[in-house]
Amino acid sequence: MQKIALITGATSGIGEACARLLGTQGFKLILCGRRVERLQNLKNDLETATRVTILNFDVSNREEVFRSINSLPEDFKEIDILINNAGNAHGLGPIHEGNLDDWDAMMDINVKGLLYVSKAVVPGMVARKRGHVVNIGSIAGKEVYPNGNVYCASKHAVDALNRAMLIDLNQYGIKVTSINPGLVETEFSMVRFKGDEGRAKGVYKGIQPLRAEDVAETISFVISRPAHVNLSDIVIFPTAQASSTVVNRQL
Ligand code: NDP
Ligand code: 8X3
Repeated sequence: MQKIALITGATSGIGEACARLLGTQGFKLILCGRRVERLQNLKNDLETATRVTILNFDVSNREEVFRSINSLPEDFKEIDILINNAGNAHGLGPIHEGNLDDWDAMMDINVKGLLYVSKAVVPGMVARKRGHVVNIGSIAGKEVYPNGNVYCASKHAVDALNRAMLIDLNQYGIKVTSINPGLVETEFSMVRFKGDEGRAKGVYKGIQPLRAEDVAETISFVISRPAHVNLSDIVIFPTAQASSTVVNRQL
């Protein structure tokens, strides 16, 4: 039987790459995001390969999360794989200069959004005694780097929640995995720097960063392991990167 995968943040970057890859690998897809036109275009692109349904909601709006996920058609309700990917950094600066709206956005989306979506999906996995939750963390969830403060805190929370889910869901046979990328060139830096293209491009200057597809391939590998194998925690860097702050730039 075809497995069903729900991907949050499917409108760009890692989530979109996952949708495109899993769509060719026999998964039925539930694609989520706020930008509905992108979701519709992606659905149109993928529909020749697999069955796709789209859900247009903001992960930080708990009513929207539950209303949307509860509205899934019967044949999309039994979700096998949840990819908690939606998230972003907002700003990069010292803690005393932090912008409160940026802080709220990061905690509301990266942490509470992940929790709301998990709460809407995971009880069904528990009832069925099967499923796989893939949480997209970050190297920022393993280390703290200068000016990363609240984004790092949000991803450390994802790291803690990943370990907590692994423990709490163990008795139900549910797999839990955290994927923690380093530098991936997506819309991430454009969002972090609020559309400043020069600053965004500077993040990847002098290196070959990961592509969203590199992370999607790793996720595809993780979710296709045999039933008795769970990869619980993966850090993925571009070769030029050794930590948040050690990056071998050829400038
Ligand atoms: P993108 O900016 O390209 O994608 C982010 C996705 O998240 C978009 O599809 C966006 O969709 C969605 N999203 C953001 N806010 C919300 C919201 N409030 N409600 C619903 N969806 C939302 O970045 P990436 O692909 O790089 O980021 C994906 C994940 O990977 C994030 O969790 C990020 O923290 C993590 N990550 C990224 C790294 C990188 O270097 N790029 C490295 C490590 C981790 P829409 O705007 O349509 O809602
Ligand atoms: C994104 C990677 O290094 O900008 O999570 O925090 S980093």
